[in-house]
Amino acid sequence: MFKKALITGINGQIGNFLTRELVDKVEIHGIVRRHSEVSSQDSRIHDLKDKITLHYGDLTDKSSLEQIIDCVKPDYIYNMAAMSHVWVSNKTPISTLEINTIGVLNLLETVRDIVPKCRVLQSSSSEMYGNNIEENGYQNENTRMDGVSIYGISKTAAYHLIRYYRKAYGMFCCNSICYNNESSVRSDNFVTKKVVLGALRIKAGLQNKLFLGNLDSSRDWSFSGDVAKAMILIINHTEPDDFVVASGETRTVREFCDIVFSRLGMDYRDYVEVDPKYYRPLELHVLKGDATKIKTVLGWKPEYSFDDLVDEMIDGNRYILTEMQYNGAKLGI
Ligand code: F7E
Repeated sequence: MFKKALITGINGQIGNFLTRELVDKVEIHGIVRRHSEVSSQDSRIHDLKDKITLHYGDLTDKSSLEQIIDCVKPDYIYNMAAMSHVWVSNKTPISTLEINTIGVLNLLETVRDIVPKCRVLQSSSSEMYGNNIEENGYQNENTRMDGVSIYGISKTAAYHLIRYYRKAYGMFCCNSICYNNESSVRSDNFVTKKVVLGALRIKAGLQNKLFLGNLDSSRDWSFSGDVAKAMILIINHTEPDDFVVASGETRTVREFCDIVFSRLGMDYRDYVEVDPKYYRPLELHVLKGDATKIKTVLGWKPEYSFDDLVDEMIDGNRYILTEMQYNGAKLGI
């Protein structure tokens, strides 16, 4: 009989890749939050709807978790639900902590009550480290945490809750410490997708300028599908543990702009302008993760290079150019 996996945030970017990876291997249940625009609830996974079961729920509503977990009795829970936008977290600090921290506590308490043997994987974040780096320039599983955003602080508390339930109650709770992970289905307001969409729209003549915030911050970007595969390895490991999941390469936002605009035959300096409204109260300057542990212990190896990632993001959104041609043809221009 198939084992059962419950994915919170199933319609998010990683929820989407996890579902595609697991759909023929386990029985998949997903939690979605109610949206007034119904199509927004399952837009990324709509094509898989016949193969999975979706439930309405919310991490901040423990009664919904109790009903779902009691009904499904999952063997695995992947907690992908979060308020995941760092800039927004500083605007909505209270709800960010309610979702990202209290929500995890609600989940852990429910699992402890109903399915204490269920394995739980928490999507933790490199934002937890803040600006701390080791002498070699990387962050690893032992780097001191000191978040510089409400989001980072909310994720740090949740990370410790996962470890606490593991140690105090012997539950199988693990953390994947994820660095920035991207794809063509990334939400439009994260910087990589914003740059790709902006460059394509400029190329198509649909916009003239792209306004961004800090161009000098540096991020460790991976393909989200590779990160989903890492999570599956972590939750299936013989023992619960915490692992950094990163590419080990870092590039500035400026370099990312340069690469994307160049691929489309343009110079980003002609189009990108800085708008301070996108700055954050505190900036996290450089992220570069050391993924030695997951590579050594679990044999994880990312399939996408940085160049592959950029290609996937541009190719997955190229419809913007053809739509323009199509609309242009209709208008006779
Ligand atoms: O920003 C800078 C911004 O919003 C990246 C989430 O998945 O990764 C992500 O968090 C960098 C920052 O991602 C704009 O200041 C410049 O330095 O794409 P982002 P993030 O904040 O690093 C971590 C690991 C997570 O866990 C999070 O959930 O780009 N930047 N100009 C900009 N960022 C945005 N969003 N928009 C701009 O216009």
